[in-house]
Amino acid sequence: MNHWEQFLAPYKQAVDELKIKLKGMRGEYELHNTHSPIEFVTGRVKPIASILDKANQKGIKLSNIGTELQDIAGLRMMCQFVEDIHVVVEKLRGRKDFTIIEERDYVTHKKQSGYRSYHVVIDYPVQTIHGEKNILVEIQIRTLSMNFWATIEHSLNYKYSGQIPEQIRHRLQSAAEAAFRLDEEMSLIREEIQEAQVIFTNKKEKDQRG
Ligand code: 0O2
Repeated sequence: MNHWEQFLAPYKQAVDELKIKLKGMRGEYELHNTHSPIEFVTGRVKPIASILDKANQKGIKLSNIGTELQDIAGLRMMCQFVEDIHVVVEKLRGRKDFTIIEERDYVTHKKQSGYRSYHVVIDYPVQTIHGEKNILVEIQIRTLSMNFWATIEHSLNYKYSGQIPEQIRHRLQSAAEAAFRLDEEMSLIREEIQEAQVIFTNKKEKDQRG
């Protein structure tokens, strides 16, 4: 096993474990037949090239990346409504299997680019054959519409190596506004939507039982 594989192994372990745990939260809501504030969960370990790029950009020494790069292990929790983001954050605050060390609220305070999301950085203990190892994990919680925008913007940033042309940047900012308004509109009819979804799920289950 090379050095990188050894270094990243606990991060991979943390992502795998947390994916199961956070998806499990969604499963619990389903069991209780109530609206789940979690739509879906994804996770990844940052690719080595991106770790090196980010460390370089931020002037972080390679020996310090474990303590200074907070998103080598990353999870995303997607929600239907902005209100769900706060429910999810409260649930994370209440958990005993990790400690929250930082929260960044880009939902209320969007980034200059138009990016919106709620970031929670946790200290997560991984059990290894050499004992317990605590690692940092960044959990990003966002609505489906914030996720759509961020995914598109991320690809454009990649395409233009971070130098998105002015005209496209403007378009992205108005798309961010539109995504914000979509979230607002959906929130206004949230109860109606949630009721419809419960009825629809119950009907589907009944049909499947025959
Ligand atoms: P990837 O490929 O998703 O891993 P900084 O990176 O300096 O802006 P910092 O302090 O590292 O900020 O933490 P921050 O901003 O809380 O979290 C950084 C991560 O948030 C990014 O990781 C993205 O995942 C996401 N993010 C932050 N700002 C933007 C943005 O303007 N657009 C998009 N699409 N995503 C954003 P990486 O390493 O940049 O990318």
